[in-house]
Amino acid sequence: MVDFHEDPVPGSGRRAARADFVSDAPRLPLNGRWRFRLSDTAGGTGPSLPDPALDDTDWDDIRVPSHWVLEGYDRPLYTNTAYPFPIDPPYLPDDNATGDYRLRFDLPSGWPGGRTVLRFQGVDSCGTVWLNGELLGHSKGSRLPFEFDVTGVVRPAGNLLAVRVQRWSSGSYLEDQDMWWLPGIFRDVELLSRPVDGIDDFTVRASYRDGSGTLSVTADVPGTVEIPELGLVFGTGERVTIDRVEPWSAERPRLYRGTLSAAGETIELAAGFRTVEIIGGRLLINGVPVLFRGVNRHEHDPDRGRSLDRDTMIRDIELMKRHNVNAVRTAHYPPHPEFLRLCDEYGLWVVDECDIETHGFIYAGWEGNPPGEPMWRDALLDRARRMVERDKNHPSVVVWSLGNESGAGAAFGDIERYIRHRDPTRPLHYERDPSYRHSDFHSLMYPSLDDLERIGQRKEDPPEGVLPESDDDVRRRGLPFLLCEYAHAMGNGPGSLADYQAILESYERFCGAFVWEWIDHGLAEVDSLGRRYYRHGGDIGYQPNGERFCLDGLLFPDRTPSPGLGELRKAIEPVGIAVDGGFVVVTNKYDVLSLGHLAFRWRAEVDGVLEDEGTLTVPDCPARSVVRVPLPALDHGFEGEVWLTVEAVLAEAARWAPAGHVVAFGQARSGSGAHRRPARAPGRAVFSADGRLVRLGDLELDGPVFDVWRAPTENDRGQGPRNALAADWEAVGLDRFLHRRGEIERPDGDTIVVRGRSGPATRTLGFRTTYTYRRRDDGLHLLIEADPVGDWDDTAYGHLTVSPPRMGVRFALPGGYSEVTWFGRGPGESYADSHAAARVGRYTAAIDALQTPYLVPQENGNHVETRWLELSGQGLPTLRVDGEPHLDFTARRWTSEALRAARRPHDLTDSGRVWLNLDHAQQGIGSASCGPALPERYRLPVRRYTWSMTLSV
Ligand code: IPT
Repeated sequence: MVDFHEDPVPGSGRRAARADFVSDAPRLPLNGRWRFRLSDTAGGTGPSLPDPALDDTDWDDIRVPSHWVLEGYDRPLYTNTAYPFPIDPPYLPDDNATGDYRLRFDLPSGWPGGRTVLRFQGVDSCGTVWLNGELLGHSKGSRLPFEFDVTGVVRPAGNLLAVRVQRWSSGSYLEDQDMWWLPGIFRDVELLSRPVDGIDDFTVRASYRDGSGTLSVTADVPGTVEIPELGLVFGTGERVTIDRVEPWSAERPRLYRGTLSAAGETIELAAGFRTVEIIGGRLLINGVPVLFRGVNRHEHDPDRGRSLDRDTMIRDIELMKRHNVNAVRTAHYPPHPEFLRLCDEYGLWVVDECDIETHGFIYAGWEGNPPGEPMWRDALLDRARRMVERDKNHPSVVVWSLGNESGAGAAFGDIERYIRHRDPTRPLHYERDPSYRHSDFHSLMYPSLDDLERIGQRKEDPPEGVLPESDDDVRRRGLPFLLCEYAHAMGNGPGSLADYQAILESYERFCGAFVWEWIDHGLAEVDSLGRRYYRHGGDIGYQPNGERFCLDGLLFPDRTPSPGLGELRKAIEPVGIAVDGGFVVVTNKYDVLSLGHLAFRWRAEVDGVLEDEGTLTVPDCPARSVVRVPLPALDHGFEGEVWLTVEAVLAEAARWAPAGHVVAFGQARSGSGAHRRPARAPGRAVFSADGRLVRLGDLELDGPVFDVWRAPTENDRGQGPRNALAADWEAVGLDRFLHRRGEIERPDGDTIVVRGRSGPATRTLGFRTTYTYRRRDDGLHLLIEADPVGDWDDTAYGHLTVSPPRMGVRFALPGGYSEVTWFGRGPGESYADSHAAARVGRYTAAIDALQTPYLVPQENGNHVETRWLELSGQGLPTLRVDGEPHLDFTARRWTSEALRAARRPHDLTDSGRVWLNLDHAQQGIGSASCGPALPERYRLPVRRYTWSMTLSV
């Protein structure tokens, strides 16, 4: 019995890699229910698997395509960088779950003679295939197709297809991406008739220059190309020039549809004319610079893993387009081929990445890393070949990525040579080899803002091991820069998206950036109480595991957009709208489109209430240019805080969004009027003996409690010991302040001063606090002064430099409060470094709706720049708080302590009270879970703070 799985060869018996296409030749999908049996070792059920006579009636049934670990067998495993098996290449442990699959099928009547091919679009990680007892061969390379010629083996009826799939194979050494290990036949299986005189493979070259296009199609047999719309009929191997064509771009994905026919077969063609070049250190497409506003997309579905259906792919693309995303890096493997067809049609720039990652060799000091070992050369090259051959005809694919996080090695030179020879029309990207010799881009992951700025100026320090002014150093500096990962979207965040975008838009060297990452890889599970939740690596009970690091997407696993995606949409919007003097300044940031497809509308709000609105006529304005339009004539008699909002919306429905969809907006304050405050009775204030405010008018409350801590976000926790701010807060005790009040003075009949001190046990550090209450006509005015005291440098415990995440106070309020109305930024949550998407306005929301259910509970739901807020609830007096001028507020039914303690959103239960935080400020969010430290300007240094507010009921 053959056992291929530990052999480093990429496969055997397979046909040559070729393009994926749609043709009129008969095709028989073999997806459906297959017989299935799982064994513990690579030998599976033994040698009788392919035997047609084997009785498999008592075997289970499994859905194909799927991952068996999501169909009730074995278990999914998640590791980030670690191999879940010993580094002992190319061998694997004996414990190696192996799925044996069997399918009986007949050919449909009329299945033509000629050749028949059996195709697998994706098998993880190694599949050995037999038909009617005959061994066809095997293949590795999980996210790539393979085919066998079954002519003469397949029969009209009573076929038995048998497939043995090992969970671990030599191929697993090349597939150490940061994702779930999900074995199985997880993409389509099909039988393809290859007609006599059919076309096996073809290459389309459709280039564009200055309005005209050049088209050629080469194929393995002579054929005819027809593009009716262009009046074209020509033969394969010819090159035709078309005087006037519209180019293909992500912004206007113009496809020219036609056919390629040979005597026995007609293939659908969708030509997109475009030319990708690097000139003068810049990436140009169709002669103009482009900026990728991108995301890294893994294939993920919480129930089906990487087995995605077409509707889910469309959903991803629609969500991307609606959030102004124009580019996808297919992290970290070629996607299902249908996804690329959809990218051609909807318009997304694609960096197609090869299924290569050997990250786990980091634990071997990169000793024996496959790209540097001759043993792996064929396997690595095979992966590049299968990607390029499969995807070469997609206009959306504009860059080939050689792989991810695989160090350096000679194999990348081999891959480079192969791709340049086969496809000189697309540049190559590879980030991890510091020489960048095999890359047409300089590229990094997760640089700080300052480092990015230097890169923009081509003034970056050379990577380690590269000598200044060496050939590699000089060449790299001349390359365009592609930021392949940034803004780690784990939990609440990422912060600084607008800061990054400002830099990316400032230097010609940049061709764009890809947020890490598109979607949280949570796997759906139901707990014993029937509640659905999402598992991460730490929920599996297997070591090692990458814990929560797979929950770092802009979408929750069910594809609900997170606040981070809303912020990204704003940060990367293709139209800038600002107000300058008497003008609305509209900056067209598209690379290709003019503004003709957009309509502009404006609204004027006074204290958040709509007072006037209209449309704005914006003259058509070409890509990458600016127009100034006179401001709409506003009534200048408005009293209050006046904001003008201008929106750019789709004038007509696009394929991916209805007419009226908001593409971009800008807001500007008009005049300097302050918001009006309702006249209020002050309400009698009652204080406890120790100086807490316990009653205001008819409202019983309790507070203020000095609060300098928040439930850590994933980004506050940093990455291991790096940037572990939350650990420092806890080390010095910011999360467990004890309070002393009670020095109460009454300097006059309307004033009460409460002095105190707050700090943690065992420490001298803390803040001296002074609360000064003044009874005024519009309410109870509260001034808070906080002065640091004690040893904040923590000399006793090793010089931690701690900055508090919050500077504020907390009140406990009756649980009957249910709704908040506020004037400030909203409606979503906002933070110091993440509030571009939150418009100034007046909002009302249920307290329950103010919570963002991050899969791992953590700080959420803050609102910066709040002018005032009102809490209301059945039978309760409305509590109003006015900032002087602004506050951050958070309102929730549980405390920050409960938020930290919870493991899942459903662990959070109503405490019976509403906890209202009224903060002078909170620190920013950042993206330090895998990225640079939070910039200083978004932190709260230890210093004196004062702020005030007015409370009324
Ligand atoms: C980077 C990986 O490329 C990506 O797959 C993911 O693991 C990401 O980090 C973190 O979520 S690699 C890292 C060493 C920067």
